[in-house]
Amino acid sequence: MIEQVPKDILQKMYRDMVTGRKLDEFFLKLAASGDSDKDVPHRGAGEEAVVVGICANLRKDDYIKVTTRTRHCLTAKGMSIKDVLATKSYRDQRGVGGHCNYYDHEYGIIPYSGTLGEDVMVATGAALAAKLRNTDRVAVAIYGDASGNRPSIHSSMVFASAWKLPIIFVIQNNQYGMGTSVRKSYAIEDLSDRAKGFGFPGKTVDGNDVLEVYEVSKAFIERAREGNGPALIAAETYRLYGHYEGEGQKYRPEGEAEEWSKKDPLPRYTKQLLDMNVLTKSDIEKLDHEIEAEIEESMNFARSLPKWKIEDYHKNCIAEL
Ligand SMILES: Cc1ncc(C[n+]2csc(CCOP(=O)(O)OP(=O)(O)O)c2C)c(N)n1
Ligand SMILES: [Mg+2]
Repeated sequence: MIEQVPKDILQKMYRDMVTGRKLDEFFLKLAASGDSDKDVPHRGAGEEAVVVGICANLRKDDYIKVTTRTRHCLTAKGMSIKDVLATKSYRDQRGVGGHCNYYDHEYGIIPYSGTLGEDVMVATGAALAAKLRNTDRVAVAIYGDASGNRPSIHSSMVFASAWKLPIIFVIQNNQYGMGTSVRKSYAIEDLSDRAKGFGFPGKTVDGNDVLEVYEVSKAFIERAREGNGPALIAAETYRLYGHYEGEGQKYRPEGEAEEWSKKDPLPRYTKQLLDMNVLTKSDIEKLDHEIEAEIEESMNFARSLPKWKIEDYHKNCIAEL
């Protein structure tokens, strides 16, 4: 499979995963340093392969509805680190960022709603607009396993199916919604089975295998772009950290997180690329330094900017899809 993926895509996905991981670690350090007055990190480290594999199949003008745990989507969708930390999404909070408020209409990023699931209706509206305007743009709506039980998502599916809208629904199943196991909130084993009732295809993938996510989302995105309607992907992954940083996590069975950490998508993909000679160890070190330097430079720039006034929010935050 890896042999059939163009080398530039393999490299892009690696860069996006490393960038996501480093930004996640950076936000954690920032919060711990007391330099963040708004953000409690909802870490997404270990879950990057889902969004990264999907974004490798999206164009800049396609839409993606993110979640609090998928910040890495911003760079995977094409934004620079400087855009993310200083000039665009986090601009108002000088790099600190609240956990709900990133968006960017130039890159088709639809923000996350604090009322889980409602944002999927917005993504469905974007898919409707793409269709009514006779474009071949596609929308992707990522949401967590717990969010996946909200009625607003099911209403979106009914509508998207009847109207054959170009939207891919993606359940990022990291096994927990806060402290509740997915096994307690679903009566089905295979989450993609839900697609059957709505009349569109669904598939469950190993969400820690970026190549599998890439391949399955490619087929569904192409299908949607050609006018054949929605699909559902259930991406199996694991929330390696607490719902938010500092949470007790007493609900996890002993040893579970350790088992899943062995399936961390980043070392797994790194090994595949090294084995295939797509990357060398020195490429990896070079990229690490490059991304770290870009984060630092962008953050210093962000700190040099004045904070937004209330009028700036009005001017800059009204998104036009
Ligand atoms: C409608 C609604 N109900 C409850 C909450 C409180 N809440 C915030 S995050 C969360 C869990 C989300 O779990 P999941 O969708 O699996 O995403 P994850 O945090 O695992 O990425 C809950 C219940 C909310 N924000 N909105
Ligand atoms: Mg979850």
